[in-house]
Amino acid sequence: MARDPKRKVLVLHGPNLNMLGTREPEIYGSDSLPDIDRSLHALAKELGVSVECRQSNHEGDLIDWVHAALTQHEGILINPGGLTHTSVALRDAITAAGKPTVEVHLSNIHKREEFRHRSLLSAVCVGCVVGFGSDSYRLGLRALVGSLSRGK
Ligand code: DHK
Repeated sequence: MARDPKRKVLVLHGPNLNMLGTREPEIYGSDSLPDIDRSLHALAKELGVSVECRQSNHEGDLIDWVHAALTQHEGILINPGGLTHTSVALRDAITAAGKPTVEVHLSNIHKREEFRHRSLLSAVCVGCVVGFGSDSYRLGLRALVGSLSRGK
């Protein structure tokens, strides 16, 4: 992918991520969602792309936005929150949109409760970054842009 800020990456945050900063900071850290989005905008500029960041607590919103990415974005960076472990519908939307997608998690889901160990989305994503707090998002954006540039 050539450097071009008109090239857009969609950043999606799922349920409860609007509560970051105050929500279980010992697990999710102290950065708020606006802090994370600001840092992604700054990094995107450095990488020569632009990001559009959205959060919803509703599965259908996230699915609609993934569908819209088909014509509006080159790739998707997503933290699906709790939908990671439950949503066949969100997984199907990612497959239907066919856009390279990177899954990120602030916490290391594999070190937590057993029900968090399985992601229904990982198998349809280019890759996953877990366990680095808000750095997971920035590492994930770098990885996604690198993958778009290589075309795989
Ligand atoms: C965020 C959530 O909201 C949880 O439901 C996931 C993920 C983990 C995270 O670590 O970013 O299980």
